[in-house]
Amino acid sequence: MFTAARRVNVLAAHLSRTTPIAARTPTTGSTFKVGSFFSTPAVTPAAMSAAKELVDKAIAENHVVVFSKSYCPYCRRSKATLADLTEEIKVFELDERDDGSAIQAYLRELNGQSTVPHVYIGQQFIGGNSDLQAIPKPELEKRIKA
Ligand SMILES: N[C@@H](CCC(=O)N[C@@H](CS)C(=O)NCC(=O)O)C(=O)O
Repeated sequence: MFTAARRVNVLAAHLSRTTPIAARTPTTGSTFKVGSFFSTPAVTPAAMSAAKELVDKAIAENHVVVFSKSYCPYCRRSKATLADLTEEIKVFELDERDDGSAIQAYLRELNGQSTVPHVYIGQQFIGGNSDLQAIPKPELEKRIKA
């Protein structure tokens, strides 16, 4: 019987004979990082710390804050809904900033949400666009005027 384990052993033996050493040996260099093409670029501790300072300050000093991406339809909808109720909205378009990835990484750490928009009203995290749209209009008005 040719078991799965035996198949793996045979394959491993075959690869060790046919695969060049260079391709089998893991390297520490950045040129052999499998998966790095698809993953979010790493954010340095310094960039994360700068993002924390910026985000915390923005939330503390502004009643309505939206962390957005300029091309994002959910963000556009949130900005339009809020703009109907107030002119004072602090918007950060993360795709237009060098520190956008760091800001998004910090926001994910802060509130657990990985998508944009991130809507804050009165220092409270509302959530994304669907969370904002779920708030009844009179309640939303009340929170914005508070
Ligand atoms: N259910 C979310 C959907 C938001 C969403 O999917 N946003 C996209 C951009 S349009 C996103 O954040 N994609 C990942 C990213 O840009 O990092 C909401 O209502 O806010």
